[in-house]
Amino acid sequence: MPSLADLGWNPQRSAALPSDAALGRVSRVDRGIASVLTPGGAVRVRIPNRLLATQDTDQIPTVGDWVLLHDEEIDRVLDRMSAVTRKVAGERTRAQVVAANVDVVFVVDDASAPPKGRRIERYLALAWECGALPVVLLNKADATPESDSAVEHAHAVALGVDVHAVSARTGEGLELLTKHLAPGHTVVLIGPSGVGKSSLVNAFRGEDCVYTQDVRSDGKGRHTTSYRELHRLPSGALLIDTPGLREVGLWANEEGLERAYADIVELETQCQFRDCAHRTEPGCAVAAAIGAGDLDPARFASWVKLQREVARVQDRRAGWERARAGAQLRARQRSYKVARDIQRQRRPR
Ligand SMILES: Nc1nc2c(ncn2[C@@H]2O[C@H](COP(=O)(O)OP(=O)(O)OP(=O)(O)O)[C@@H](O)[C@H]2O)c(=O)[nH]1
Ligand SMILES: [Mg+2]
Ligand SMILES: [Zn+2]
Repeated sequence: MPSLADLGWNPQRSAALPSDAALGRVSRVDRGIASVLTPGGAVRVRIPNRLLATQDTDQIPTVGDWVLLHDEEIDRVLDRMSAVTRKVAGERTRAQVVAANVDVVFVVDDASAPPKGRRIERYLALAWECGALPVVLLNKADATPESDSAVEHAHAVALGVDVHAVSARTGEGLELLTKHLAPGHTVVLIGPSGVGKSSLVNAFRGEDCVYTQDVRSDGKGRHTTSYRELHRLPSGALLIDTPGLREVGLWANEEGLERAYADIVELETQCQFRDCAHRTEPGCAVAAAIGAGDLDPARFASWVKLQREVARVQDRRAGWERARAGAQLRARQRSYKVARDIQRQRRPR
């Protein structure tokens, strides 16, 4: 039977919890039912409607979450240390937490396919935003003599990030990843469909237990994996497999939010004060609409919360972009220095 530490629990978190709290870690979510790993074994529990129906993504259980159990139900989701979050495709902008409480994000791509522009960069941005360490894996290195140039290309967009050419098929390069797969560490695999995320899970587990499938002859992935799942590896690490994301939406887009809440944006223009916080200000059109029953207060609350989230993401993104610019500058300076050294060597004495 696993201990909480085996499931990735950080004992520093226990402080605020009652000693008899029934804790578990979500390994998989199916409609309304969650699989939860506990020191007593794996259990399947209900997710109550109040958690399913909420707009508050912090409360909706997702794979990797630590939860308190009560009466064979999830009682609540504990605060996340990190969360890979994306925008859900569709007309309404919603956030989806892809995986929670991860230490490392493996951004997987295909070394044997021609590099696809900014694809890695978009997944990397997702990884950076979540507060975990990103590592780029270029899989299927066995299938190409060109894996070096794939690594070079990835390095150019993934400054300051480790890039590894690996093969789930032959095991090439996997031994270099063991430092990330330490006991109790949680790693999530993200990347397009068909690049071999599930095959990597099987390779790390040392057995074929996750279903994988050939990529279609037109090169398009098949979206073989249809749910996210947390696996315990023989190394003691926890590895989360995800389906290839169809659209890597970023939360930094305020426009989508404004479209989704156009009614509130319109109301705000009618407030007496331009910087109205919609609390106790006189002439507040938002408060009036809520009072008149024209605006659902819960909808307004979720708008406020999402705006705050966007602001947070934008902050983090700005930080990331600064770091990236710095790394680019240093890389350029290094290459000047190399060029200068070469010239010096060549200069006739
Ligand atoms: N040559 C080679 N083929 C691989 C390797 N890893 C995976 N594949 C093949 O690539 C195809 C897709 O692998 P999957 O593991 O299902 O890909 P996935 O990323 O999980 O795809 P989704 O679940 O759709 O997101 C399968 O046919 C695998 O056999 C590898 O290292 N080398
Ligand atoms: Mg898969
Ligand atoms: Zn107002």
